[in-house]
Amino acid sequence: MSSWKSELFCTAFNKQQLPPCENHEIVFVGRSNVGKSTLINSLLEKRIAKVSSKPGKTRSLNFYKINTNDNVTFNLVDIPGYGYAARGMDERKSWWRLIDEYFNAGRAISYVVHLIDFRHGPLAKDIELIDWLDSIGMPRLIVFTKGDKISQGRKKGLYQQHMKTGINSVLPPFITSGANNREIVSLRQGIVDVLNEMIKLDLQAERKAAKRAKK
Ligand SMILES: Nc1nc2c(ncn2[C@@H]2O[C@H](COP(=O)(O)OP(=O)(O)O)[C@@H](O)[C@H]2O)c(=O)[nH]1
Ligand SMILES: [Mg+2]
Repeated sequence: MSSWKSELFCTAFNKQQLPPCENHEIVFVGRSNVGKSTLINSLLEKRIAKVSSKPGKTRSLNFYKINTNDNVTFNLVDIPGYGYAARGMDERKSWWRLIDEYFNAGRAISYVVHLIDFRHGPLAKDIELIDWLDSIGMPRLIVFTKGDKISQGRKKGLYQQHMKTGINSVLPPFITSGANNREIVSLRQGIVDVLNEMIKLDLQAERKAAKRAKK
């Protein structure tokens, strides 16, 4: 039993439409077509995020309220895929504007789950995003997708090769393959473990700050 209860409660196309922030948020990011919708559907056990073989045109932030079976509540935030080459400068700019506004709206963003295609490892667009997340001090959990496209014998070597590129992840990166249930169950656990750890660190930092303020 490791299912989550989930509910899509807000779709926001701009800053004005962002919902009030009542829970910690975990943000899912990745290049268009990386398998983000597929993974979210597997995590939530619903066909709720639209899966398409063509890079999508979704420009909205989708907010799912999640309740785990340990009674932890958080928002899973699905942001639009980035970096589809055929898109022009204007779309790139509006993508960055939306992302920048969301991340700078003073919300309780706990960390980012960054999806990377296991076949390729981090590509230029991934590195651009990583650099930006570093610049705002946002921790990340790396999840490789499409692991099933690589033969079992090559998996370990390729994983090590990707790790040598200097991947920074709060837990060793997960490898997922579409709807492989075993992988999804451990990813769900990993996501909640990292959230709990982040909340603990936040509380410690708050206590320290309160102590300093008293002195
Ligand atoms: N083989 C394989 N195909 C996948 C996997 N995840 C997604 N896909 C396929 O990749 C395409 C894009 O998936 P989608 O979830 O819509 O990607 P998104 O654009 O990142 O949301 C679809 O054709 C999916 O069926 C995976 O783990 N393994
Ligand atoms: Mg999608």
